[in-house]
Amino acid sequence: MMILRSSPPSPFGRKVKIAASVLGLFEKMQVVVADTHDAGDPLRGQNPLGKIPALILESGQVIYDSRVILEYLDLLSGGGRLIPRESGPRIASLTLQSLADGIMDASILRIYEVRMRPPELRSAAWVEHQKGKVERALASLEGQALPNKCEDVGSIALACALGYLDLRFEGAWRSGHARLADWLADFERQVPAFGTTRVKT
Ligand SMILES: N[C@@H](CCC(=O)N[C@@H](CS)C(=O)NCC(=O)O)C(=O)O
Repeated sequence: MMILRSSPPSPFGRKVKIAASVLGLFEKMQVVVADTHDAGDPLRGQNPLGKIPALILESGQVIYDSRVILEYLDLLSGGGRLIPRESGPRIASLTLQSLADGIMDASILRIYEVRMRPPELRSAAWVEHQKGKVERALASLEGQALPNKCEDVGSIALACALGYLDLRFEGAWRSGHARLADWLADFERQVPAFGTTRVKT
């Protein structure tokens, strides 16, 4: 049994859970909740960066981050399912994944600014800088062709990024991004694991 160190609201952990479900591998994975803020959690011994998700293989080898885990799961199921083999679609999917991961990174930094720093040390300019990344990414996505078949790493990452914006920023992104909102509804119809991995807090 593989062990996934993650936590329910983690959008990067959600990528792994959805990918594993799409590939029929979720039953081979035990999810053990990690607390990234707890120095006593074994996570820091498993991933020196102390970040989730981390996947512990049956051999004991630990792999991270979410991109590597998705690539591993894809290889485990023969390859070419989550990450297309053909160069054009492959690079498009990986680039979409990078953009979506970047939305999550910037959004998480906004949350950490509030969660980790006392009010007097917070930087409004830094928060705006992160917000700008997300706004530009959403505007770019709204204007570009998005995948119809939603089982590649780009689609999975994008759904998790939008889901994280719903969770942490009350879905404000939906106004002005109707195409993206429709795309996410379609993703949820195609990929039931998106609904089953949704959390409220
Ligand atoms: N690039 C990483 C990002 C992972 C990440 O930022 N995880 C967050 C939780 S969603 C985390 O572990 N934060 C704790 C920390 O940064 O110390 C991936 O794709 O897995």
